[in-house]
Amino acid sequence: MSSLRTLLATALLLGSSVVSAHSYHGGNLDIAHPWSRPLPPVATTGVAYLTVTNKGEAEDVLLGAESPVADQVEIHTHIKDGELMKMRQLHELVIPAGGELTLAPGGHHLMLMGLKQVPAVGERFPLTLHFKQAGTIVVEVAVDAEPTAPQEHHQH
Ligand SMILES: [Cu+2]
Repeated sequence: MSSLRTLLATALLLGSSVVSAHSYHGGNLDIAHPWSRPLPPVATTGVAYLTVTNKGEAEDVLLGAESPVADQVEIHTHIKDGELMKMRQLHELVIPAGGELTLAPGGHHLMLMGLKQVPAVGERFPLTLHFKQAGTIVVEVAVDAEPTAPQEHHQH
């Protein structure tokens, strides 16, 4: 228990030195604005969203993720079942060559199962992503207040 706390404290401390852009790089991948919604203090699950851009000439695959704040992290998507939106677990998500993978509300997301700690608005928590080509990339998920969630939609 105490070692987990130490780990979390260290992670949060390291996080505070990573300022500004809030984007990450690994191999041919760029990862933009990992974020999460605010959660009630009693929450047992959480969600993380982000956008992965693949600048390479081969596809890459998101294979899984983990975080010290959760027992496990699953890749989920939403599927429409009649009038209902249901979540379904996926085992991988492809990032096409020269393309983009967006995890966003209503679509693909990373589900944090068995939260050990509920991060507050304004805090960041570490998330380790595993990719087939780019390997392991550690990002920090910012807990954003609902209305200021990402404004990265381009208008065409
Ligand atoms: Cu889910």
